[in-house]
Amino acid sequence: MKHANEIGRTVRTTCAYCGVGCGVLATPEGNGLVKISGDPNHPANYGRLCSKGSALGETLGLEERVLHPMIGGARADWENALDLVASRFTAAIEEHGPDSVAFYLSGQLLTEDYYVANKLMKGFIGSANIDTNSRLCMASSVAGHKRAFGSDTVPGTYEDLEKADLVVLTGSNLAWCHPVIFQRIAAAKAERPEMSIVVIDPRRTATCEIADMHLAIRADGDVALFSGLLNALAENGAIDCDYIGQHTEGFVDAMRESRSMRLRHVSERTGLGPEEIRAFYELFKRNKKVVTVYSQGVNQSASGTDKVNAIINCHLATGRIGRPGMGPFSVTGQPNAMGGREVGGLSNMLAAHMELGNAEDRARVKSFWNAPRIAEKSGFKAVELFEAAADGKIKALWIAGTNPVVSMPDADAVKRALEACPFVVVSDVIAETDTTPFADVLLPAAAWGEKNGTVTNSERRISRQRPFLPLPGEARPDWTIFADVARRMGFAGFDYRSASEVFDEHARLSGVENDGARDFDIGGLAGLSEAEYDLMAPVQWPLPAGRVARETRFFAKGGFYHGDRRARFVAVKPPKPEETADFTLNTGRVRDHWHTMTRTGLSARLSAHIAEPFAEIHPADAERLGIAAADLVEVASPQGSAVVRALITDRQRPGNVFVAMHWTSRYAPSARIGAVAHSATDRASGQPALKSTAATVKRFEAAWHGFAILTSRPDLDAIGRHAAYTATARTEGGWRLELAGANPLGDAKAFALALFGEPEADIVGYRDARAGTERFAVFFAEKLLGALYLSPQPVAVSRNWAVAQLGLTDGAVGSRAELLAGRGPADRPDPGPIVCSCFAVGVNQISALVVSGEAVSVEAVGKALNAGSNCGSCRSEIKGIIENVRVKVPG
Ligand SMILES: Nc1nc2c(c(=O)[nH]1)N[C@H]1C(S)=C(S)[C@@H](COP(=O)(O)OP(=O)(O)OC[C@H]3O[C@@H](n4cnc5c(=O)[nH]c(N)nc54)[C@H](O)[C@@H]3O)O[C@H]1N2
Ligand SMILES: Nc1nc2c(c(=O)[nH]1)N[C@H]1C(S)=C(S)[C@@H](COP(=O)(O)OP(=O)(O)OC[C@H]3O[C@@H](n4cnc5c(=O)[nH]c(N)nc54)[C@H](O)[C@@H]3O)O[C@H]1N2
Ligand code: SF4
Ligand SMILES: [Mo]
Repeated sequence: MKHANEIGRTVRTTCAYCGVGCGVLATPEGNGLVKISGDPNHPANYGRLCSKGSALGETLGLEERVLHPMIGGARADWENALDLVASRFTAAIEEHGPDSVAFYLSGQLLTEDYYVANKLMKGFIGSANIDTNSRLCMASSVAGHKRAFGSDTVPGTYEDLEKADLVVLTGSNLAWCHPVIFQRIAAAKAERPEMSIVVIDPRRTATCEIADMHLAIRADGDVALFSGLLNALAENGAIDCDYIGQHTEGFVDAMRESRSMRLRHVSERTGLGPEEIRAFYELFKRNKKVVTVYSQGVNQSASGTDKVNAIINCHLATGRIGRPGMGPFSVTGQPNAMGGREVGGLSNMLAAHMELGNAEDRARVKSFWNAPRIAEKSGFKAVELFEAAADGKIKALWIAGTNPVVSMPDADAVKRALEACPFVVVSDVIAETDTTPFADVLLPAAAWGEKNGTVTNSERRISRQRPFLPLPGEARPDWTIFADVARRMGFAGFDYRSASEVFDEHARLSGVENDGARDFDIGGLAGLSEAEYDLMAPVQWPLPAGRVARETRFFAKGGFYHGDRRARFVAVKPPKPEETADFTLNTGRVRDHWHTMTRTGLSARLSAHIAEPFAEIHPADAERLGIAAADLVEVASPQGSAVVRALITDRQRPGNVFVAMHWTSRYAPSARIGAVAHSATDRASGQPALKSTAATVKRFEAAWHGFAILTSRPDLDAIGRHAAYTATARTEGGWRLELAGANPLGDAKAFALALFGEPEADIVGYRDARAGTERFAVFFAEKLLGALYLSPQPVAVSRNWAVAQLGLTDGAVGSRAELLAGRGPADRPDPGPIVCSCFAVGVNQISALVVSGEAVSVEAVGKALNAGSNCGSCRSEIKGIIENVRVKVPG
């Protein structure tokens, strides 16, 4: 693209984050500032953006970027780095064979990046040891789709969610994880209040704010629930015998298995009451237009693939698939999870939805690539891949666009695997992640806003990501790095001059000898000129060459991709309930952070929503274990342990504890929950069961607690010598830090001086001997450096008031007395934890407004405080606050 980085010129691109795939308008304004808004013409979002999308402009700074290749931690040039990578991979292959090397990639790479890497590994190196973080994310959906449909096809479109009369959301916290789809459903429901929404989740999440029914299911009760549903539909004559007869196989076998799932059994397995189960079944029976949306509560399970098929069974049995407002809908997580599946980026797939296990497919791809060899068998799946590395079987490993030391289960074992592997390459955009220290070679990749290519969203819509910033330092797009290494390894077929040439090859391959035999066909996008590719509008597949009128949904009239063109019911058995350990550890996401925080952690606004790692625990469990609000807790398993803040809430099920996956060594070293998660996987898909680790929970007995505000980033390694718990987050104007120690701190003043790193600082202190608290405010040359609050109990200062002092100019900063008190004068009340990140409105402000009676609706809160009136991501939380206040203040 020629026009990148023209100030004032608006570029249409696609959001860097979730699989909704929202269109974004980006306008560089100079000085590193970029104005971001939703693209009103993009069919995924029609102008909407969520809190993360709106804050994209705040995450483009270069301060944490890796801008030059590094070899062994020292700056190197590209020539040497690429030569080294090529020669070490070549040497390993010569000495130990193609299966001694591996790639571990990501659903955040662009299709073009992914295509080139997959071609290099499967067609030229000749191994299928290429797996991706999609194994942790979409593998059970892929396996379930293939079992049922004969192909990895998502049959429906986003519009179906608006047209449905019943939307079932199972294992999906859509309000926080796919916020713009959630808003589309919420808007449809506001227009048609008769539309029903059911949420099935062990936790009462923000998604429940628009739900008519919440089924607080026991972990992994889904197979039983949906098998019971199939049974209930059959018993009530609610199945579509014509559809079953004409388009499917295996109904009788599936029914034989499901018949035992009577209400009583379902109730036992799910922990739900018979009445609520019956009510859900009745809703499903009554509404023809049903979409069942599912995500990680389904996929990340030892019974994940069976859950997927249990859901699909119900849609096949009722013929509710591929028609407007109907169908099973697996929503993708990452911006290009779907594109990764198209290019066949997983270790058991080939390219363009062709099968590694099919000799004809292999021959077709080999000949199209003009490849010297082609992988003959599946490679290692993610968990196996790191196990193989730990066992010394992998001699060279290349990780790109993912941070496995945080995101893999049993994450400390991944560290050991990387230490054991003789040669590790990491391509990333950030210099210091939890994974980059293990890199023998660290390669600086181009980031969002700089790179050029395509991504495919949950509804199979291909959109362009276009650059609007110049490549910083020596950063390069991922596909060029893979192609450069391929050429250096002596392979022909990697002489692409542009992303558009790669895309063209990908599009052509999808159409080769296809003719409707394979679902993925974008032959109609082959042969685009560079300019046409630049201008390409968002478009859904299938898009075969030559056909104009086309159907964007699949399977309304059958036409599945098994040899006989029929779908398969899968007979599924509910898993036996686990022998109860103390707790089931469930992990997942929060609204304003993205995975391992390498980008959302750069935004003070996004970091304000939930500034600290936490464990959601039911009040009854907390009481039993003597855990009080704001205590720290230790969550442990045989794999490892984590220390996080207790969040006691009846939104949680008893016996279940939820910890978010986001915190890393960079932000909260004790809170890497991946180190606690077990690496058990689903047999059919190899996907780890990240939602159900047997764990224990106990109060962390802290000798002292602390809270600090600082103008510069705290050194967590150094502080960690005194504090077992540290958690930091960016704020406007600085950093906030939570800390606690298992052993007495000793000289608090010396600790404070070391914390602020300025021995000459002017420090004022205050000690309350009776309460055992100590407070310090630290200045240097009359400027506030920060403040530290220490207490034997969790520190009770007004966090948001304190944090705000860092952003103020000197004159406006609170007095020394106020700083030591940790709160401002009464006329400047504490806003409380931030709810609306767009306008920085806190929970106290909203509650006060509601208590005063000035606002009784989300709209009224928006009018008075602006909260919820921009991106809308916090609207369900505002609704929750209003309801909460109403309960507590009768009348
Ligand atoms: N804000 C934000 N949004 C994101 C991401 C992010 O990091 N941050 N990541 C993106 C990615 S890659 C993905 S994959 C998606 C994930 O999107 P989601 O799958 O919606 O998110 P999770 O929080 O992982 O899990 C969803 C829910 O599953 C529930 N659950 C746990 N066990 C069970 C069970 O046995 N049965 C049922 N029915 N439910 C269960 C959890 O309590 C949780 O609320 O989000 C995408 N969007
Ligand atoms: N406990 C627990 N663990 C989980 C999950 C869970 O629910 N619970 N969910 C799983 C799921 S669904 C997913 S998708 C994974 C996500 O886990 P990861 O993929 O490990 O998480 P990210 O933070 O998105 O990592 C992306 C990395 O790529 C870098 N990067 C960004 N842009 C580019 C680029 O253009 N090129 C390159 N080369 N690098 C780039 C980022 O800086 C970052 O280091 O986590 C999984 N792990
Ligand atoms: S919903 Fe939010 S994170 Fe997802 S693509 Fe849209 S703006 Fe980006
Ligand atoms: Mo994901």
